[in-house]
Amino acid sequence: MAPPAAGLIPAPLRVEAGAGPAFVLDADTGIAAGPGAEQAARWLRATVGAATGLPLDPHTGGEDEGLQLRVRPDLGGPEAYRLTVGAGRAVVEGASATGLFWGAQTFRQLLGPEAFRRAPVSGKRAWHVPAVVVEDAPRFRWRGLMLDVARHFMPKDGVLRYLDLMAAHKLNVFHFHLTDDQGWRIEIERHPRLTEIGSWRARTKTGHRASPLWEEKPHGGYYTQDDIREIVAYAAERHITVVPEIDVPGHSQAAIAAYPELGNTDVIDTSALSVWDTWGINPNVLAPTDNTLRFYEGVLEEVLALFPSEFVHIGGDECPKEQWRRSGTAQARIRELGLADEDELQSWFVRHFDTWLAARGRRLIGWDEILEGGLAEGAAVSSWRGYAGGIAAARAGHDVVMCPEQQVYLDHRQAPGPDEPVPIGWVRTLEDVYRFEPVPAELTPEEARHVLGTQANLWTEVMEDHTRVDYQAFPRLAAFAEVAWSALPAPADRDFGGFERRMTAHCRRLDALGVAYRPPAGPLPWQ
Ligand code: TNX
Repeated sequence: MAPPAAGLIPAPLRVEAGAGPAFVLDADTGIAAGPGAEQAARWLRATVGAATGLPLDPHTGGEDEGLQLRVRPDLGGPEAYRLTVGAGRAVVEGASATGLFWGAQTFRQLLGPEAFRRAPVSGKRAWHVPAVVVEDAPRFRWRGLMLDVARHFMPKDGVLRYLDLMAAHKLNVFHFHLTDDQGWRIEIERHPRLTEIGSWRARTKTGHRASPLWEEKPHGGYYTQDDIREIVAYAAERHITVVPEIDVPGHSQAAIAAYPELGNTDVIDTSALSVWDTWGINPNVLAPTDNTLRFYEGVLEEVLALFPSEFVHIGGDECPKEQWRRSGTAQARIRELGLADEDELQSWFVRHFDTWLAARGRRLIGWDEILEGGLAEGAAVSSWRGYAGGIAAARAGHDVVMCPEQQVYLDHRQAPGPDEPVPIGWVRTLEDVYRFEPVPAELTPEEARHVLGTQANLWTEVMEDHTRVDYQAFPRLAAFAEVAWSALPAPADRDFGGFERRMTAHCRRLDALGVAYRPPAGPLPWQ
């Protein structure tokens, strides 16, 4: 017999049918929240309360009834939880408030897809959960999603919605790609032109390339520091860490458009630059001057005050060196520092911020190009151009987040058909994502300990609103979440058919949440 929780995504470590009748959630059900369980109780009231219309008041009866939420540090790893559902009561225990929160997420899945609505089902008064025991803990501690809000801005509301979607899939690191050539999206009080000028572009291409919707229109937007504080707090309430990314020294044209002195002024007339309205790799990179370093230290001071995360992402990717080769200022710097070439100059730039962040108790993470010219002492690496960068970094004792574009770039199309709405890159199917293995076989167990985890990346060149983002993200993000959380066998041995069957159940949840996922049969005409 299939276990009662067969539709759970991501798959838990252990699920066993419990004994006795189902647990009934109804108007009499209270929530007993022990010490450290207040957050999970608040979340359950807000979500399951809204979906069911039930009060879920604080429980006043004994321990053998109601919904019992408890922190039990002896349960296992920091994010472990156990869910015991039986006659009369449901007990969610977490090794920490975080583990408990993941247990509460599983409990909502067990209630059925209607528990994901934002308003009650009319006439439904009781909700049944079959007796079951779930024991669970994640495989990786970094289960990330990167969202690029620079190429297309996602208003605050959409970001908060994505944090909810992440939590529903037990993802816990939100990598917030806040700056790029095409837009600067975070208010920096001491440099107001970054958003006054850098957050808007006159033209952008949006829509389906094959349709008349493919048009050029102005685009922009940014988050105030208050918006950012709200996003960070909303994430923390869901046990998600927000890792901000401020991209240097490449992908910086929006900043140069706002403050032309940041660019290589002896090579081009940077005052003629505007926020970039094209996609690709941009030659207009930051000048390696003291002025640039001081400017970005100022930016990062404000960033650190807003984001408590241990890691701060400084980009470091795709920095063409052509302007540095032609710039007298850059060449003088190379000579003065005794460097061999422009790669080492980039490395010097990154090292500067590595030291600067370390002095403030933070850690630097960057894309795998930061390996070129020598990796800074404490730096961690986001391995995106395949596994090679991550392998080299782990062997050198650096921490790594595996996010190879070959498997987990969700901006790439998910089927080869001519109707796929988003024309970027290669085909990465749901099965490709499901068979992605974050820890390369080449690493010894000792080296593999440096793989903090994995991350799916959503670059938004061709996703102009959250409907498009949903379409690209789902269902693949559900497969990714299972790779990041669950103890899956080696890729070839993974039960993709079984995952697809659970995905059918999971799509009912996504329907209730209003996620515009790619339907299994292919895109709808308007997508
Ligand atoms: C490469 S991944 C980039 C991004 C693009 C993406 C498109 C990385 C560090 N750089 O700037 O948006 O490809 O797939």
